[in-house]
Amino acid sequence: MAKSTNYDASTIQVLEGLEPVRKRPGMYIGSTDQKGLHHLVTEIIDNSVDEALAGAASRIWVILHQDGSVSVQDNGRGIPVDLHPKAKVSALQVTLTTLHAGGKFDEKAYKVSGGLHGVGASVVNALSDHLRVEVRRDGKVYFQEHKRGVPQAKVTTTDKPESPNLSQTGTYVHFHPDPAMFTDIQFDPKTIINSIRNRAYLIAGLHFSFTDENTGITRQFYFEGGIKSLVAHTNRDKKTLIDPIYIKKTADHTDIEVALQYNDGFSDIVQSFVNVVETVDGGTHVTGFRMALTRAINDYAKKIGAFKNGEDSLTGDDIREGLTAVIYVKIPTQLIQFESQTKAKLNNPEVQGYVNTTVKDALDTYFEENPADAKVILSKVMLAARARLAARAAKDAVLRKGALEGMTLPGKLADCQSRNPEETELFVVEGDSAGGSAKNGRDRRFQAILPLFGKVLNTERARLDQIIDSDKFKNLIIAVGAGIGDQTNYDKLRYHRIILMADADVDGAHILCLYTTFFYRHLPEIVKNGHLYVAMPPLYKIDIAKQSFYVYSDEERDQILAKFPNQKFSIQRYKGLGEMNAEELWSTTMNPANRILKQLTITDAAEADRVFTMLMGNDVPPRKKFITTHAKSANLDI
Ligand code: 0RA
Repeated sequence: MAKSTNYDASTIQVLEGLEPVRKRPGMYIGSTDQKGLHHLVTEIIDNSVDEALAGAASRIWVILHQDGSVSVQDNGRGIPVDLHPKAKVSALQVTLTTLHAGGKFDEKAYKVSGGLHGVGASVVNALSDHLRVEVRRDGKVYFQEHKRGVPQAKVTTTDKPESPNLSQTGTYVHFHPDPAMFTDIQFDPKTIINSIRNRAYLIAGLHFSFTDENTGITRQFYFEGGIKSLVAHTNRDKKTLIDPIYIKKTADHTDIEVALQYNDGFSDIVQSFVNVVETVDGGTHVTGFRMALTRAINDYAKKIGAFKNGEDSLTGDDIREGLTAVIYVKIPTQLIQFESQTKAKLNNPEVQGYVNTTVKDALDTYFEENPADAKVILSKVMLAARARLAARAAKDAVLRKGALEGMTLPGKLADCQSRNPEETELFVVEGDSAGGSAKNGRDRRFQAILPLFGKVLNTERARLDQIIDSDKFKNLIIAVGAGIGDQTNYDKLRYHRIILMADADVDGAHILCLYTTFFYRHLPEIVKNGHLYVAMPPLYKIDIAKQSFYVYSDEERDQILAKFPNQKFSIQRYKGLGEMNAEELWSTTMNPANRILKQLTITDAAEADRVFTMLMGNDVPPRKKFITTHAKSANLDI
């Protein structure tokens, strides 16, 4: 395109206006890495989201193009294109070339903006080597092109629009990030989809479409129920006790929306958002919510005389069991206070009071009008309270008896010689003969063996006193050394590698799952810190030409057989660890020089929790679906 920039006084002023953005991009978008790069997309999407929040747009289309550019189109009113009285150029051009121009057209004194930084389209423009904007208004399509924030011509109309959707009005922004401004300009479709999905849940009725032109796949995101749908989605594999409760109110300048639902599980999942940003560390809005929920349930319990002998209140922990909730507040951007740079925790003190009062009032009314739901919730949380009291009493009793306190190592444990946890390993071995082979085959200097036989308690639904009562877990807890419950002290961990060793069959997989659940639920730091492993015994032994090969997968078996096609061979399939003698078990599965260990990691605690609940919980259909889906690609990493 020919350079036809009109360098009149106002344009030059505008250009100087964007210079600081290119000089110090990090100041405007946080960073110039992948995170900052994706900020450009959310910034543009959020401008359209703002139009939807104003009730003027119902659809947003996002396209990731093959040349690495992104376009966002909405069916809102369209950015005004008339002459801006002061700047003497189109208001559209002012929006794209002036910092913080967006709010100037706005009548409202306070503006709830999607964008956290609220920097506006001009920052994206400044950091793009090419940007095209199209506005559909008054039956016409206006457009303008920019390079590095510099308009290439005045705003004018076109009869060959590039924007693909034929809405009567709306805005289309198509930009390519400037490689000189970022460490990497490759967009990740997953990151974009996540931002879109969150926004779709938060704004009920807003329809998003995302197309990745690299794959040709288009996905739609639309949730009529807003955060109510999000709560239902989070609970999709759980047995729920009530329909989601939905609360909405505006207090002062703060819009409050809360959705909550109880399931029959034991953990709680509370997600919170400020404008469209997830506050992963919660903050005053979440505190206000928890206070209100605890008080409302306690007040209701008192009112109907539910507290009997000795019980007089439910704690915050009790009301948490089985709770799924979303707390969503909208606050004018200029009033938001975050605790830290990461913006993960809301700090506005007044919001705690607003949310507390709003939720308390709404729940009082809800319980009054829906006594059946109120009673279901009450019996769930009272059960939690009784379990808490029973567990404490039982644990006190168990601890008094010295079950864990004496810390006498279990007789079954064949301990190692080293006392340095950094070099020692504990093999938790399933099966009688396997335990014997492991004891004889190990390197006793650093390898300890704890044989445990048969199925164990499912600890996903077990209380601490039941766990301590089970011999197998008691032995395991003492051998591991880090204690349990509020007695946990990870500094006392006796081995930095805890290796689960079970047969490579369905029973073995079930046992691994039970032990993994135990660690995940009750000693999670052991998993988080990478101390938990699964041993991978070989599947086959192949003898060819006086050589023996231990083989760990079907592919490996086929490769070896293909390499020696003409020779006689014999192949043995190991059905269980017990079929190997001590020497074989050592050389194939325990010897650090040849063995394969799978380290269990928690990459996504929420997802892991969902899978655990599904695999270990009471509800059968989702478990069956999961197992049939994943049976072929079974991967023990959580
Ligand atoms: C200022 C005023 C009006 C609309 C907008 C800005 C607007 C901005 C963006 C950014 C992306 N999509 C957008 N859609 C609209 C109101 C214009 C009127 O009243 O006609």
